[in-house]
Amino acid sequence: GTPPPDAAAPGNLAAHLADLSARRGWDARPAFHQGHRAWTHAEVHELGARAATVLAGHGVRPRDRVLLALPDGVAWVAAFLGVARLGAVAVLVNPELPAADHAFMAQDTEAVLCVTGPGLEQERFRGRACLGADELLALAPAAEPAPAHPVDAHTPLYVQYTSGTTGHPKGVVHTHGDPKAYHDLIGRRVLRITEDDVTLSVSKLYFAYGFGNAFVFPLFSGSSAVLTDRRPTPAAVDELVARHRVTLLYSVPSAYAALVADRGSGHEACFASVRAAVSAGEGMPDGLGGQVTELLGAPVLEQIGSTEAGHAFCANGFEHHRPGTVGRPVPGFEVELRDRAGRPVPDGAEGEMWVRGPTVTPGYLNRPEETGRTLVGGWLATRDRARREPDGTYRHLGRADDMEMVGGITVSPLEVEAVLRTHPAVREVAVAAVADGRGASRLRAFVVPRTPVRDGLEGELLRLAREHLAAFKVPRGVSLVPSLPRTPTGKLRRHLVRKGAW
Ligand code: 3SK
Repeated sequence: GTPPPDAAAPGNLAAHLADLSARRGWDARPAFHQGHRAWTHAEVHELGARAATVLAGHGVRPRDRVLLALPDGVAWVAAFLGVARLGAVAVLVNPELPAADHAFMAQDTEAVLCVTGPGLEQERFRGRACLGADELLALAPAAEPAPAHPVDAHTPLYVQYTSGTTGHPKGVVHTHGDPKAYHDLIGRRVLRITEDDVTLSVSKLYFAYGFGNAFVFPLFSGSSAVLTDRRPTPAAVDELVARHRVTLLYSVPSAYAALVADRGSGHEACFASVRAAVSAGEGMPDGLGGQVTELLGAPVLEQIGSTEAGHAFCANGFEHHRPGTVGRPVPGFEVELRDRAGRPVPDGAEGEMWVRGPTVTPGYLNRPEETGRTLVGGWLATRDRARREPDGTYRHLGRADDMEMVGGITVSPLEVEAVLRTHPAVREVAVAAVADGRGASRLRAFVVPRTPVRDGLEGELLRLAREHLAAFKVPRGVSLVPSLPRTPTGKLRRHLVRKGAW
């Protein structure tokens, strides 16, 4: 069954969550596991309230922006809850970004303070005040808990940067009311998360998918999440799932492909505790969902979301699960398919997904023109292409800017990739039109091979393409590469593939 809803109005998120934990009797239950230590719900709310006092001591006031460049861990949680409690706005950034990106984000948000993880030199934040996460964790326990600043559901709470797949970072604003809606609509109704669940999200907390999965859902459901500052290699996933008896695994297709490729290394038995796997970020290549289900012994529920929508807007659930699709609109969301000119397409036709729902961003920071192009009449242009199936599920067909132009003809790289991916030695593949030495655009396939790499693979792939594709869709060449350029949710950065270098 679906766990009961929380009827209280959210107000200040940090205060609401602490109150919810006390009302529901979760205080002594684990909320986060990090290394060999577990932190209870009461402990993290207490730490957050005390971290707020430390942050206020560093000059943070309501509505100020505080940049968090921290690896996943309890310091991240305490800093976020502290910022929320003060009515300030947390700017969630990938701690591994190059210095120039951090400098841009600190400037774009006019952050009054940057809370930084290990190894991040202060200069990269362009002279803004900085506080090390270690210092925050050391000072917080001795500080008094700060009172919660009164806010309403529409008060800005956090900013996440999206470079989408095009490379231009834009700050996306979300409000104090949004996390409760993510949980009510997705965590509770779609995924039926209960107090007994244990989450592992391969996507990190600074990113929309990871933030919902591993911060919002556990704190709104009384369950727990495993946090790690490590990169989630297949071996790390395997070890963490086994050690913490993870029940919900959230990942992205490329990481699931790596997990499947690791098969045979004796890890299979460790997945017995997993009741469901969730996949987002990109479409599951044909056949991968079945392989993951077999490996985990659990369904793989595909969904699609965006930083602008806050979390998922279409999802598969336990009642209605259709592999190969991203499911139906999440309750509370509407999806409309439109053509390039913004007109609704006929039933069964392909179109771009426009989305309306309760957690769609009010807009981008400092970018009124881009906000105006993306949010039109209350609808969000996602630029994802899809087709609606007769049962109301959506089949994702790639991004609107995925098409390649070669010799004046439009080619869908996804069609070529699907053919090449049927070769057993291919782990991942991306196809793009790349300029040759003379400036002409030629299709090229970039292939991450399974190891050991077999001789003559490039030739085999070209023969396979010639057998199954029209001549103009056959790549002119194949490059074997160790990895593909992806966003943190695993979306392919096609603009980098097109440059042929990353
Ligand atoms: O990238 C996605 O598809 C996604 C899915 C769920 C939540 C958030 C995001 C960005």
